Amino acid sequence: MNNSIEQIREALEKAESVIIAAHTNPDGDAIGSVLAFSNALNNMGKKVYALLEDYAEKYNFVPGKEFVYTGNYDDLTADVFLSLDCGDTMRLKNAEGFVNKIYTINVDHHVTNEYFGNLNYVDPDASSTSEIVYRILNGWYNMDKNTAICIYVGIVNDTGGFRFTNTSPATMSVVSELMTYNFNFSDVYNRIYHSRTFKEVKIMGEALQNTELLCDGKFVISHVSMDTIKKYGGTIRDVQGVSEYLKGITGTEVSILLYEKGDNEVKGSLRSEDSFDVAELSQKFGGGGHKKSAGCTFKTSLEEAVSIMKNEVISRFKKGE
Ligand SMILES: [Mn+2]
Repeated sequence: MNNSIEQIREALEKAESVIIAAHTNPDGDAIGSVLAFSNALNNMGKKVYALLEDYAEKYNFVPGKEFVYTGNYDDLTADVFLSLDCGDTMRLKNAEGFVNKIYTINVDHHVTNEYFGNLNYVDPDASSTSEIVYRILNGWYNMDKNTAICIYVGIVNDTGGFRFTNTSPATMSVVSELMTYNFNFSDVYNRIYHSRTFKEVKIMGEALQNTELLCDGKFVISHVSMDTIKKYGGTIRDVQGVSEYLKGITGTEVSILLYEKGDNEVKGSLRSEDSFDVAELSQKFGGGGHKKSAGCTFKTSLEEAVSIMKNEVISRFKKGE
């Protein structure tokens, strides 16, 4: 059950210090929502600790990076722990220990959210957590340009640049409000979608080489090894653009990218069209996410993970025939 926005505002109002965290391997919505709240709560005179793992360089422009706490988590405490864009406590990774040790507010849009907070506000119909952050701040906080940019980043990220069907009239009316804060929205959009480093392009090239088309062209799968990522001096953050690209292959209903994160640790990035539920598929392997975009982790070799995924998806298509 959701608590009300009013209850969340009251809890934040009372707090003098707030730890704000999002999921591991943060994307634009995690970064945008955490930094939006960091800017806003700081302007309200509160002490803010933003917990974000290292993120892709292209997001360095998002205002509020100075709120990112780089000290030891063991030494850290605050009045409230605010979890954003995170469906379960495990995905909070190093910040998981704060949950319910400190009064916890959980704000999210993942359909798989486990309502782990003392206060919870989850809306799977929202385009992004950043869109919900706008709802909470609007009418309570006097919006400013930096906070507006952060929210815009999150929405642009999770809607695929207003292309995905999670883009609602409500989303666009938030965006139209944000645009009145006079920032260069065209530049922000380009930084997110049309800029990439040379190593990202090289890694993508290898991923595209590894692409296989299965199930009469409905299923595309690819993989990237740690050796490949290292060969170009990259990190797993440089693999992120690949899944979207795979999804664009004509006729595919589900696309899966598997990439090696460490020894016997393989990340799966799953994308699909309406006809295929990847949230449910990822949950089978202990992951989670949205119907059309989800993720999971395998504690196996890359080869094994590829074979497990292939078998699973192929058998699902067979059943559906
Ligand atoms: Mn999100």
